[in-house]
Amino acid sequence: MRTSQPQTIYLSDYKVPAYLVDTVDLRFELFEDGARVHSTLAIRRNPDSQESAAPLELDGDSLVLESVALDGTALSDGDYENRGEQLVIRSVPERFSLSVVTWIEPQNNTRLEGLYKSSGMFCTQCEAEGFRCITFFPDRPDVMARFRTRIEADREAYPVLLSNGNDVDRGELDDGRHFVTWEDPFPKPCYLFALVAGDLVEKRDTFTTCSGRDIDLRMYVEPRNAEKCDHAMDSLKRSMRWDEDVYGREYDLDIFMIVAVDDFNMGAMENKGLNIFNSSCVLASQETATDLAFQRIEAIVAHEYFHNWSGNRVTCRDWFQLSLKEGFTVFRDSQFSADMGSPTVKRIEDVTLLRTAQFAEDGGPMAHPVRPASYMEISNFYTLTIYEKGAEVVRMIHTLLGPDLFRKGSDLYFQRHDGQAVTTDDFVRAMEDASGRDLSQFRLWYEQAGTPVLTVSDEFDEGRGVYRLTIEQTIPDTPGQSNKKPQHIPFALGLLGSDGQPLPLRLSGDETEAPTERVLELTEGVHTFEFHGIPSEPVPSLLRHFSAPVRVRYPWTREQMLFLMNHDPDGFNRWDAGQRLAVDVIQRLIGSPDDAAIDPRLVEAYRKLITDTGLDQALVAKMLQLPSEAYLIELAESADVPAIHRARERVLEHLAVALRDELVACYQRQHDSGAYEVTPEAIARRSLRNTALGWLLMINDDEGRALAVRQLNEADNMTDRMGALRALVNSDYEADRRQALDDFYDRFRDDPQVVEQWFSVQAASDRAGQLSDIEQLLVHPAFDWKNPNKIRSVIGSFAGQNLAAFHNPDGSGYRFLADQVCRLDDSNPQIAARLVTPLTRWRKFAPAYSSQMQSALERIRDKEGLSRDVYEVVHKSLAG
Ligand code: 0A1
Ligand code: ZN
Repeated sequence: MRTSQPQTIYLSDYKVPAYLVDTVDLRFELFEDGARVHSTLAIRRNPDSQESAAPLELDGDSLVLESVALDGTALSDGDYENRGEQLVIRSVPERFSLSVVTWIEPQNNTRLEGLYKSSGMFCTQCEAEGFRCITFFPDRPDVMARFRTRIEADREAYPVLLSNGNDVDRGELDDGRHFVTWEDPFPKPCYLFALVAGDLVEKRDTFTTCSGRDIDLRMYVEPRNAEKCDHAMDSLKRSMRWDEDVYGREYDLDIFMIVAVDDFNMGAMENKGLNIFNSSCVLASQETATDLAFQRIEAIVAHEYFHNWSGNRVTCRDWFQLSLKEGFTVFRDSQFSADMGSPTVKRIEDVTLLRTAQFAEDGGPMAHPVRPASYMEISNFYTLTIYEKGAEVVRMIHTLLGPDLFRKGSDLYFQRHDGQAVTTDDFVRAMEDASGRDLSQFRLWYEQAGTPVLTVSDEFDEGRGVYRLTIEQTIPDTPGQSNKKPQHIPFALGLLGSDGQPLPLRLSGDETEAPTERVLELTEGVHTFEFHGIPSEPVPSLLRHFSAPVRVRYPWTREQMLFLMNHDPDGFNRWDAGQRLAVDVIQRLIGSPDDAAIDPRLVEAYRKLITDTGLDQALVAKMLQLPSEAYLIELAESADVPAIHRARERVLEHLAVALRDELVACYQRQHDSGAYEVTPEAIARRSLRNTALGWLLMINDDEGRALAVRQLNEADNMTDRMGALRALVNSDYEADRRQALDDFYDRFRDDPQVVEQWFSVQAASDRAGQLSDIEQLLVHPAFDWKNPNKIRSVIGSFAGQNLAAFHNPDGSGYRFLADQVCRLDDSNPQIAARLVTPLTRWRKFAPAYSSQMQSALERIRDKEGLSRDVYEVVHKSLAG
């Protein structure tokens, strides 16, 4: 932990590495009280570096240095300088071999960076800068080397020894120990290094690639999880086939391995040939995982697999380029998920996340461009902006170029840069070169932070049959950036006639037949478009499919919203119109005591959704979800969360009372008698059923209560079980709630992934998750301060989802979070820094709240020995 102020690192200071590493030879001796790491590096001066006399500087963190030898000769203390975070050797030859021995203590590594232990097994996490916690190394992604790794450990405790590439040697050693040697033929940056040692069961399958090579697929899990691998394995095979079909990408090694570990800071990691997953993002069975979990697992397995090309074969030059691999790979996994299920539903889910969480980030103190210009701690930059906005930026290129030219561009990118560490600019250039399009203005999406605002106005000239649309673009200031330039924005739209039919969009000068949907390209501060031959005043359907990550301001009337909800041929915009209507109704109710203010047309619109079985049920399931509190907060100027919460609940209750009989009928209709399936139709059925149940319990409906209890007892899958549990937990049936929670825990107490869901459903509930309840959960025997999933499921769910309780006007929620962050800062700074996020948005809230949030942040700021991770987040959010 540090005492001095952390340094800021700037993109503008980038220099090529002074030294390159061709090969890395590692030998790990794993013991219970620590591990000895022998590393031999083949190093040479980088011919592209200007600094011919630069000293050799290797990064290190928390290492005990045992010895250093250069070309086989041991160095003495005076020959090198061990500065703790750096090992410096002043004078080295052009080419040499450097052998370093370090001692580390994986069993005490609670940060979960580098080599650590998780439920008895050894595992690694090296992205972004974890490799330096294993041995001294130039820990930067533009140093790419070929790795050979020998692992030695006790045979009985650690029968399975894994690393990247192919196993090339194995054998017995003295004292019941054994070894396995792995060789990875592909040069890679050290952040893609991985090692696993444990007592794991192996699940095998095979995949035959498009060129006919047989790939050995292996999953390694703890024996108790042996039956939870099928879904991930199937997802993996679908991903491999999809990447061949859609991107022409074939897998390159002979083995592909997936390992599940319980203690993991993030979701999963794309280490070459050896992906390591958070158990909750890979293990699933019908009894233990919800539909949402099944879908998330499929998407994450695909994401990590797709990184093999977008990330590993072509990697990042430096960490400012993180979105090069993450934005592109999220775009790829979201295309994949869309192809596997319902594209409209997938788009709705992506946009929901973007508009609530990414927009909030982009409007807050940590706002940064998709390609940041500076950072203190890179772990803080695995953000929604890098991932989700980065994916939207790639999506816009796809929209501007069209699928064929986009594919030409990605082919060129992979071919041109295979084996290289490159920049987002190289990516855009490949797209330009393949398509002949000029994307110079488009590049601003990578450089300017903030969510653009499009203010749209329109005018209809009935006499001339001309509809005129004016779109003005502004980009708000963000920390360190003001007076931004207009960006290049693809704006998809359609116009609907009074009968609901799409109108041809004929712009001045159009000769050929006009399409009913167009993508307008906005490049200036203000644009005006004139559509000709429009018979009567149309209803505009703006920003279809959410064609750009922007906010649209247009003076919608409720009639227009209802009209679009019924008629828009774009499913996404139909959903969005419904959201807008619900937002409008909820916002008007805030501060108004009178439920009569609830527009009866909202009730009728929902009645239609619930009763009209001819509608796309997957879309209906989404349309029935009222906008979340988080989204309503995001839209507010100065949020009073308890007031937002009450207004939203009143609308829900009003709808539930008015539609009570329809909800019961809907529940009965969606009954699923066949075998459990994870198809879009089956998912929609379960979702509708559980929404109906939730609404009925909101209004203390006794029939609803009986249905919930029965569903809980009879469920053959976790989606239904959790749906019933959640409905009861969020109801006023206190005895049922207690009973349901106890029974559930007794049934699943031995399954950590289910216990996490059990924690989360309580912590996120305004009924079961008051602060005193949360404090009880923290002392529950199943809670574990060292396990990130448990921390997220209790503290993260409380502060991120139980918003009315977290924003208790007495400030207790804020003080609680500050205490937990301080506590976690010493053991796991990455997790601590993520948990602070809700407090950092303090400026968004009404003064009575924001001042107390600010004080909570100041308490964290004043903690002694604050980690760099938390320091950066807290200081940036208090600044200015
Ligand atoms: N590259 C991974 C994400 C990841 C990042 C950092 C980690 O440890 C601090 C772990 C995983 C991905 O995008 O899936
Ligand atoms: Zn990723």
